[in-house]
Formats: sequence, structure tokens, C-alpha cells
Amino acid sequence: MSMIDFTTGLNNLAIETPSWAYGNSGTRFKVFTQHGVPRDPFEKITDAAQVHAFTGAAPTVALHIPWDRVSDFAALATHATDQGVKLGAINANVFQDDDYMLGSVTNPDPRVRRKAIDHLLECVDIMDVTGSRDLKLWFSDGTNYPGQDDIRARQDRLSEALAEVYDRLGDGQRILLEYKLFEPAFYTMDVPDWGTSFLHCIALGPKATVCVDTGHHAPGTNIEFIVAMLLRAGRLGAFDFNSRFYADDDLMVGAADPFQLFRIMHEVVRGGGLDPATGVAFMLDQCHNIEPKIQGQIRSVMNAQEATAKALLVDADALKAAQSAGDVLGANAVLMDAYNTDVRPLLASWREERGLAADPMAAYKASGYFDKIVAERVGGTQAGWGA
Ligand code: PSV
Ligand code: MN
Ligand code: MN
Repeated sequence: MSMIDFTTGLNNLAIETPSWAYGNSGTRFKVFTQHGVPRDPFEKITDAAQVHAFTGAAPTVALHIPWDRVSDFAALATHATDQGVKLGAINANVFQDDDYMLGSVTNPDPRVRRKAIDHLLECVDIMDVTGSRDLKLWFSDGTNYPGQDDIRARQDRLSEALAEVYDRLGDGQRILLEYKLFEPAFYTMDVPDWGTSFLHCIALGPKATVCVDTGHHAPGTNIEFIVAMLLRAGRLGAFDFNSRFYADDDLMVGAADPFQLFRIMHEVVRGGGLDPATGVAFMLDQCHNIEPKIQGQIRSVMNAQEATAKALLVDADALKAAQSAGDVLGANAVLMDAYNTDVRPLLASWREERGLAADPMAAYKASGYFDKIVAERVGGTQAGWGA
């Protein structure tokens, strides 16, 4: 069993934070506005840079188009670099336009499909300017009622659209195809599960990989099994990390079920996913509806680091020996020993060795940044959700 060493593994864990986590958000019942939230994409990047400054582990920021549309993406990229971060994945958005009521790229109307594909192509144009590697595609497309549309024809339309976008990708660019079990469609989603995403990725070619959003499965789904399968097939492109108690709750990763996050990270370590050459992007896809946003992101990065540190502590040789000997309880104990280790002192040392504060949350709170943005910013924008 090849395993990466503890420090290299932690050094390689780069968490991408989402621009939309910094804006106001809520549920479909109410958006709660907070003080000091960014007024434009530039200020979102500035906030994201704080998360990186205090954790040393969040070097990139994902954009969502059109939520983050600016007139000059090169200027946004320069601003990011000036702040000490880089622009990351471009998330397409074909789910907030009246035209998409019956679907975007799978809509029965060719005019609507054209409009949706054109948006996806425009996102690749933006990637060319921002230097982003990844185009993240999530489709809200689906149906609510049996018979509403032809399930197979929708798959044909989807694969046509994906092929056109795939052909437009430049060198070093990838498609991340995200799946979701339900919502907003309730009978069928056109990309409901990893199998559907995987099939489309295989048909497209090596530059298409699956994005696993941890909130997008049926309750009880064994997500680490999916992770193992995709890594084994070389098609795990990214995570959208968040946690959930019920459905797509978008709560802080590691908040609802830290043990599940550990099991996922164990499979990531086991499958070589912390080796940058494997190409797994670790992104957060969360909304902080009631908690302070920058702190919510810092806590999420710390939670991901803790789960990863525990996974890196698994004694691979002892585990293999116990597994080979058929020692069921012994093998389980190896995993549980790692999970039950308090890794916070180890992470504090890791940070101090890099000139960071041992406790990023306390250091951020003491920095005065929050008071500064509250004073400076009036009338922050909405993340895009929960309008
Ligand atoms: C859809 O639920 C999703 O997970 C997709 O990744 C969207 O782009 C994102 O949420 C927006 O928050
Ligand atoms: Mn997502
Ligand atoms: Mn989601």
C-alpha cells in the first residue's frame, strides 16, 4: 500500500474556497444580511486571501459565473495574485434564467440549448484569461413528472453539449462534471449520480473527470466507496466539500460527520489523491447563512486538515498486515486509532513551522480585519443563492 508521508500529505492539501461563501446567503425563506460582506468579486477575493493568510492552506478561489462577472478578468486575476492567492475553478451557471425552466443543455428547445452551451463556452474563454484549469459543470436539468420528457433523449442532448465544450478545452484545461441526486428536479435529474457522470466523462476523454459534492447523495450512501472507485479509475477530478444532516445543506465540512470526512480522506490518501499529479481539487462548496463567513471558511479548512492529518496517521503497514491476516477487528482498530488521535497539536506545529499562528481562528479574530471591513463596506452583495 503506497502512502504519502505525513508532512508531504499535509503540505499538498490545498483547499479552494468558493467566492460565493463570502457573500450574503440564506435559504429560500430568508437571506440574512451580514455586516462587512464583499460588495463585488474583488472584495470576495480579498476575503478569501485572509483565509489563506491565516491557514496557509487555501491558495485558490473558485468563481461562479455570472455571480462573479467582471468587465476585466485579467484585472481580477492580478488582484488575486496581489492578495497572495490565485483564481481557481470556473463554475458555470445555467440554472438561474427563466429560459431554463425545462432544462438548459437538455432542454427540448434547441434555442435554449444553444444559449446554455454558449454560456459554457464563454466560461472557457474566461478560463483562458484567468489561467484556471477547471470548468465545473453542474446542471439543474431534470424532470418533475414521469413522461414529462424522454429520459434517453435528454442524455443524448447532454452528451452533445458536453462534447462541444470538451472540444473547446485548451491544453491543461479540464471539465469537472458534478452530479446531484435531486433538487431542483424531483423525478429525474439528468446527472443524478457518479455513474452517470463517469459514463459521460469516459465518453468524452481524459480531460473530463467527476466532481463529488459530499452533499449530493442519498442518506446513507457510502461516499468513500465512490471516492475509491473514481480514484482507481483515474477519474476523480474534484470534491465540493460541505456537510449535511438531511439533503444539500451546504454546512461546514466536517461539522455533521467528521468520521465520514476521515473515511473519505483515508481513501484519498490510499488512492494517491494527495499527490498533485493525480489532479484532485479539494474545493469547498458551502454557504454560511448564520455564522461569520471568513471564520466559517477558516473553520472548514481546519476541519479538512484535521481529517486529512488523521488519515495520514493511519499505519498503512499495520493495516495491510491485519487485512492480509483476515484480522477484522485488528484492521478496524488501526483505522480507529488514527481517527481517535488528537491531531490539533500536530497541526499547530505544522503551522508554526511555516510561520503561521498555531490557532488560525484566534489569530484572524485578533487581526482586526473584520472590524475594518465592517467599517469600510456598506451594502454587501448576495452570494447568488436564496434570493
Ligand atoms: C448545486 O447544488 C451546487 O452544489 C453546484 O456546485 C453549484 O454550482 C453550487 O451548488 C452553487 O452553490
Ligand atoms: Mn457543488
Ligand atoms: Mn449543492
